[in-house]
Amino acid sequence: MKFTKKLFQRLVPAYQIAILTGAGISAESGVPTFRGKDGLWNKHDVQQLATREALHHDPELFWEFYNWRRQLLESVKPNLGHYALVDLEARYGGFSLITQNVDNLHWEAGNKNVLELHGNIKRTRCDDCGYELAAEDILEKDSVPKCPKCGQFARPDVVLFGEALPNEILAKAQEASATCELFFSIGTSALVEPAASLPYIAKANGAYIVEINTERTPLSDHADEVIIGKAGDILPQIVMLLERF
Ligand code: BJW
Ligand code: ZN
Repeated sequence: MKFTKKLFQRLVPAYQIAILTGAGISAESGVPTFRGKDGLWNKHDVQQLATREALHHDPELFWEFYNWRRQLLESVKPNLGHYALVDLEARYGGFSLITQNVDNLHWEAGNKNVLELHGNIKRTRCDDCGYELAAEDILEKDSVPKCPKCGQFARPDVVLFGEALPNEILAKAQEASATCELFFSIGTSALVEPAASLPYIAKANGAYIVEINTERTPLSDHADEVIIGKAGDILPQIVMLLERF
C-alpha cells in the first residue's frame, strides 16, 4: 500500500490544500526536467543560459535555446498527473496550485487558477520596458526578436536566475502555504529558492507535508509522507481513492 491511512484522514475533511509542482509533473508529457540524468542541464549550461547576461552577451544562443524549448512544447499535452490536479481543484474550496513550470500545461489541462512563480515561456516581453509582444510583433527574419516600442531585446516572460519572482504571485503562494492544511510538493527537486521555502512555511504553520517524486530530495526528511513514484501514477490513484469517501 503506497498511501497511509493518515493521508486520507487529513485529506478527506480538509478545505484548504496547496500544491507546488515542478518539472517532474511534466516529464511524463515528454518535457525534459532541468536536473537529473535526462535533464536539460546535462545538454546545456542552463545556469548560464537562463540568465539576463546570456541574453545580452549571446542573444542568438539565448534565443536558440528558448525557441528549441518552445518548439518542443508545441507537440506536448498534459498528462494524467495534470488532469488529477484539475479534479482536486473541483473538490477543494480552498485549492491553490503553485507551479515553478513555465510550460502552460496546468492551464491546458483545465485548472482555473495557477500561480506561475517562474512565468510562462509562451509569452514574450521586452527586457527593457516590459511591453508584451503579440505574435505579429515577432518577425521571422529576426533571429532575436526586438521590442516594437523601444527597440531593445525581447525575451520569454520567464524568471531567469538572479531575477525577482513576480511579487504578487509570490505573496499569494506564501499566503496559500501559510494557511493550508495539507501541502503537496510534486515533481520538484526542491532546490530553487524561493519556491523551495514554501513547504517549510506550510510546515511551520502546522500543515501536513506530502512529497511525490520519483526520488528523494532535500525536502524528504522534513515531509510527513514521501511517496516515491511518478506523479502521473500517484495523483490519479489519490483522486480515485478520495472519490470513495
Ligand atoms: C518526477 C518525475 C515524475 C522526474 N513524477 N517526479 C537562497 C539560497 C541559495 C540560492 C539562492 C537563494 N535565494 C536565491 C538563490 C539563487 C537562485 C537559486 O535558488 N539557486 C539554487 C540553484 C541554489 N534563485 C534565484 O535566482 C531566484 N531569484 C531570486 O531569488 O532573486 C532574488 C532577488 C530578489 C529581489 C530582486 C532581485 C533578485 C530565481 C529562480 C528562477 C528559476 N528559474 C528557472 C528557469 C526558468 C526559465 C526557464 O525555464 O528557462 O526555473 S531554473 C529551473 O529550476 C526552472 C525551474 O522552475 C526550477 C526548479 O526546477 P524543478 O522544477 O525542481 O525541476 P528539476 O529538474 O530540478 O527537478 C525535477 C524533479 O522531478 C526531480 O526531483 C525528479 O526526481 C522529479 N521527477 N520525473 C514525479 N514522472
Ligand atoms: Zn521595449
